[in-house]
Amino acid sequence: MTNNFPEGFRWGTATAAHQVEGGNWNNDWWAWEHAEGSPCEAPSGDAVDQWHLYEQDIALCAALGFDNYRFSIEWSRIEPEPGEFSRAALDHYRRVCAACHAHGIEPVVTFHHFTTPRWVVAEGGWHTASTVDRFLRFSEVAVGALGDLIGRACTINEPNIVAMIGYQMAFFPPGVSDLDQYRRACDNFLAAHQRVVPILRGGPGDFPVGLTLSMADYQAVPADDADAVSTRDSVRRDMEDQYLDVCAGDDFLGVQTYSRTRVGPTGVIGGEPGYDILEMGYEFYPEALEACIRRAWDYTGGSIPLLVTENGIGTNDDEQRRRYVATALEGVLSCLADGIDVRGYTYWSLLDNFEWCFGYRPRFGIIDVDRSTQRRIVKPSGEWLGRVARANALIE
Ligand code: GCO
Repeated sequence: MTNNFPEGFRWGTATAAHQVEGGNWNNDWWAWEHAEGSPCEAPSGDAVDQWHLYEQDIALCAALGFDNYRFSIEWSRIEPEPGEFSRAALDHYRRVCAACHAHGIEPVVTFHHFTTPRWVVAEGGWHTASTVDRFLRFSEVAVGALGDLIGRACTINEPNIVAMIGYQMAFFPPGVSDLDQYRRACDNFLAAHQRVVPILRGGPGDFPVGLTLSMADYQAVPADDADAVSTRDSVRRDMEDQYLDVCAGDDFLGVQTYSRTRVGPTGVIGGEPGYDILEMGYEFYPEALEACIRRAWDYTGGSIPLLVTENGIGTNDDEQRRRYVATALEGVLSCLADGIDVRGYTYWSLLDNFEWCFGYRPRFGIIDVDRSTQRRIVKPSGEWLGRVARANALIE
């Protein structure tokens, strides 16, 4: 099997507004971070001040050797109150897109990455159908202002995670455990994705549009146990299949994978003895990426090009990061060798950043940030992955 990726394979890194910008106070996550009894280890605060330092981060991304940068636009900044749109916020994101182009970087823009404006939540949130229309209106205004500069659009980041962790596990906002609200939130996210695709395609510019879906290598344990297989299939229907079903006709599917999930006869079980458990609570299991790419390809019948829009590891051991990514990329090469149409790989994340309820403890970045000075320090894994990107090959 070759170590070379196909001509035109895309190499990128990713962040999200709330995790890097700082001062993002007008959304449900800022409220969640400061709520009585919040599960968040730390508030996002200034994050890594990318609201002001985006130019240097994009320049670093380009200097390392990447050709695209995935970031999200913050709905609560663009529409701070119902129907009140901020030209200043839209102009800010135009400047971010323009900085990408100035550095030869394709801007990959995510329209919703976990955060929702406080006023939208106050008027119902994602388990309420009216939120879909509010998201569509925001998206239409945003694509109208930014579309001519967008290289690729991701509609909603990991709606399955927002629904599951927010409406069943109560660890994300709105912090409820209610099956009926969960089902309604899933239905609303599915509708929002399906209805926003034509809106993004209909705006200025001409760019691929797709969903970015959290996927895991769901493994039945024991593999030949009928109950375990049935339970695994049920979990996957909830967490993946219903989302894959609404991607038909999209321009790409973003596969976002970090590890595997083992499922026994009665539900999710823990890691396997002998496998390291990372700070995020899941196993060091880079092989999951190949499994998820293959499943997405098989499930969609090879009808939608795939893009790895998130893969990475939260670790203080940068050599472990390089090993993780190298193994994950071997899996991508294996998929490509079997004719699977994988268009690119995006490492999560460009920068160490606010990892939601885990605060700043898990370090996913290929660039370290000294948050007392906001100084960026490129890690050896970042230099290495940049060399891989420039070579378009899995090199040492
Ligand atoms: C997610 C989100 C990112 C995370 C990353 C590491 O997949 O949960 O897209 O915001 O920071 O995945 O957990």
